[in-house]
Amino acid sequence: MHKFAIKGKNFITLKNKMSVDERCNEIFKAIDQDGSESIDFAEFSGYFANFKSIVNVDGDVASVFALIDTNNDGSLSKEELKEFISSRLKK
Ligand SMILES: [Ca+2]
Repeated sequence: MHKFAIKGKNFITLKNKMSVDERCNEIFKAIDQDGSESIDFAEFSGYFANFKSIVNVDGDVASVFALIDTNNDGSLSKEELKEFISSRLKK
């Protein structure tokens, strides 16, 4: 298995010792490439495979995006992502 063989500078890597809060911040920072403090669908799409490898979630990119975007404004805030991730991080 070479699931984690991709090494980009923005590739999400998480250390076991990180708290959920820290891990959420790391994931958010990696996906929010332009630093706008919100994640749009294009940014999310680019990281979906990586995201799925970290977070325990099924479904396609559009349905997962909609699931996280609880206020339906078309972008993911750090709070939305954190709320979603904190309950689903793989142990
Ligand atoms: Ca939103």
